[in-house]
Amino acid sequence: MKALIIVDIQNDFLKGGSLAVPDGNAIIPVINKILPVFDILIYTKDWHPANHKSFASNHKEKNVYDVVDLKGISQVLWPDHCIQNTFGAEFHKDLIISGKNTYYIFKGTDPNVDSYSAFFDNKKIHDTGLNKLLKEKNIDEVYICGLSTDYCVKYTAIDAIELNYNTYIVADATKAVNINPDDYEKSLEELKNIGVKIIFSKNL
Ligand code: VGL
Ligand code: ZN
Repeated sequence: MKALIIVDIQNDFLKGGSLAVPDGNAIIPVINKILPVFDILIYTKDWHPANHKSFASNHKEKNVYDVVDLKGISQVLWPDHCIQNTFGAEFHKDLIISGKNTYYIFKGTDPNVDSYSAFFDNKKIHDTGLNKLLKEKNIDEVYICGLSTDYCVKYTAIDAIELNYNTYIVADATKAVNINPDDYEKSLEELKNIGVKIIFSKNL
């Protein structure tokens, strides 16, 4: 059985948002087109409290994109984004949310630790329940798309491999933040090296 994990298609990561991924909107129609191929759909939301430690605004004398140490974990500081119950945290209006076999995963709710992966936070303390859900639904193939290739998509794929899922990235259904211009390519290369398969929507 196949699941599609649709990562963080939220207003703040799209055009006009506080952490807009370059050309992020281009993947929405691609995602909409592939939805019918899957047995179950998992929509994730980055879902931060306003005092989240991944926000530069919650650190003294730090700028956006500075890197700090958060209790032993290296943390990029982001603009405020995806604050719970705000417009920026809502799914983009063009994303199709189909009703059946659809589940939602919220991550990044603990103010003290970021959570790029849809499975666990960056310290692997909090489990979102996604693994249990996939097991209950007899999922053995996990396909991942959405935002962003270099953060939440990447770390979700790393955990999926560690949890022994047959793991795919839909390359034309994901875009990168690209703090460095080649982070998209680097991320896919890194994922390929650990056993993630890179595919294109036309081959689904
Ligand atoms: C993400 C940066 C901060 C993502 C989330 O969805 O990739 N990136 N929070
Ligand atoms: Zn975030």
